Amino acid sequence: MTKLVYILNGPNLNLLGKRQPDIYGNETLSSVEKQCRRLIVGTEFRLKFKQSNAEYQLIDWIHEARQEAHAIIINAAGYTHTSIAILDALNTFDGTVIEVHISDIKVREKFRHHSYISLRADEEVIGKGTNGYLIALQSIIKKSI
Ligand code: CA2
Repeated sequence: MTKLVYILNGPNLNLLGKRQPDIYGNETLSSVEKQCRRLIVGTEFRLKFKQSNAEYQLIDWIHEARQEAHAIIINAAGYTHTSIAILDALNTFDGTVIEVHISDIKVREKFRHHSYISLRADEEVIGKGTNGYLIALQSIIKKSI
């Protein structure tokens, strides 16, 4: 049986690698997806890698994940700091949840310091650049060995 991991990305992350490289680096989201897919080759894992600018869409994917996923890796981007609705959805998911942030939200503007997602996340990978997605995925793979 394969294990499915949802990797969910919130608003504006479609612009990754195209703007603000000083904060978010040069990798595009599609290159991050490729690296994640490379990491799972030869493992029992499968990925659904998704991005949306819409809160309801992220919530719908979390609901979908409830039916079929082993784990969720989520960078909720700006919704991290505002969305009780995404937190509520994650609280209905029984598997592992890992929160990822490319930048170190704890040393940026004060309004980024609080994360609703962290109230549910089993792990947080913060400030490791886009490598954070791979660290999160590696952690899920390790746990299942
Ligand atoms: O550091 C992160 O991963 C963030 O989740 C990124 C969010 C920000 O609101 C969070 O506080 C921290 C912003 C995503 C915007 O992504 C862009 C990437 C490149 C260019 C412009 C926006």
